Amino acid sequence: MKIGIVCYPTFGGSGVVATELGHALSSKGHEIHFITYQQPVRLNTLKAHIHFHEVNVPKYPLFQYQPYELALSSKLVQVVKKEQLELLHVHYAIPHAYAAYMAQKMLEDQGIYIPFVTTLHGTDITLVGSHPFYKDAVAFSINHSNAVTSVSKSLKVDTLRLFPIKTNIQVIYNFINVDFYKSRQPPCERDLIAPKGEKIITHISNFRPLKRVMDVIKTFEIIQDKCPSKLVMVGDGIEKNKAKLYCKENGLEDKVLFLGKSNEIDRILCFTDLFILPSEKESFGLAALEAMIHKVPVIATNVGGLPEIIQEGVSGFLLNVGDYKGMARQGLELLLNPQKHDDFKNQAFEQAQQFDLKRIVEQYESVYQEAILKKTY
Ligand code: GMT
Repeated sequence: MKIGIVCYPTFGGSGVVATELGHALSSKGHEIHFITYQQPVRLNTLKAHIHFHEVNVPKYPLFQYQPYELALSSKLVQVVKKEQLELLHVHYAIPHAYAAYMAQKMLEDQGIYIPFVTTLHGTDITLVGSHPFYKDAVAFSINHSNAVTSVSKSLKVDTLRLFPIKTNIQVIYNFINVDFYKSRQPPCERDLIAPKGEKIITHISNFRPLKRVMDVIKTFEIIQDKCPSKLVMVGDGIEKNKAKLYCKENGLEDKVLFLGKSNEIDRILCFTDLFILPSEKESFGLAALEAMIHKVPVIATNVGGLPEIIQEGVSGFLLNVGDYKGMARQGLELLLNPQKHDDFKNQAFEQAQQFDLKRIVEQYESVYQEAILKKTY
């Protein structure tokens, strides 16, 4: 198939999922065209069947807001025609599904049928999308998609609760390339972070308020008091300075490393003993799944899709939002009991394998086939 993929190209999980899916589809012989304003971070275009088309938004001083969805829909029309695409797969409803709908209508005018599949990722639904300023447009774009998928059951439930949805939503979980991790035995450079044999705890996010990074720091503060450890904070965002200041004022500066945005997630997770994800909302939690495939147990909150990935008392622990004392207690329970820790590591790895890329890609392929065959005009 010739497929156009639209996503946010930055470090967020939705962009990572879209890019990894594109890679996997291209490996199966599909021709993949990424259409976005910047080359996605994990995209390697020097690969057969992968193409990148940049969306440019000319800056006019007349406009206070530059109309990205207008530029995107025009670009979609051009790329669909030039490359003879058969389907568009848009990740994130805002504004991608809206732009895809407009492109579909413009092409329909020219006698060309292009179906589009919308994948809902989380904040496009639970935070931004349901805002009254966007809600009607988001509901319309979902209802007019040729197929809609959601990355967890919990997100599907949220979508049906927040929007008047008339279309079927199919749950297709996010995924991990199991073969890739099984075949790799990278040297884990623990000494880089913990030269005195300390335990290594990691958090990865975009440091938005809903990630509750202060809960990560406070959990760590309790843990390091009883178990020599280091905390690796990966990512960047508005809560970072607050977290850094707290560490400085509370004597944690030497034990907490803020690494910023990183392309070395695999290297970091390789030497991680425990992963903490105390989010207030999380439709899936791709970072937790990435930790688990590296044999890292996860301490997380019992919200959104997290209980669909992490099994309580098996691959990690799930606690109420804000219960950092409970998170520290459970974290210590693992870090101070080597046998239990080892069991959880292996169980996390086992469980992560249920989200194998091979199975998930097939599910997307059948959604595509169906959307292409089900011509709606
Ligand atoms: O978590 C974020 O803030 C980024 C956001 C995104 O758009 O990339 O992540 C969402 O999509 C990911 C991929 O499907 C999910 O793993 C995240 O759980 C989801 N984030 C939220 O629901 C808060």
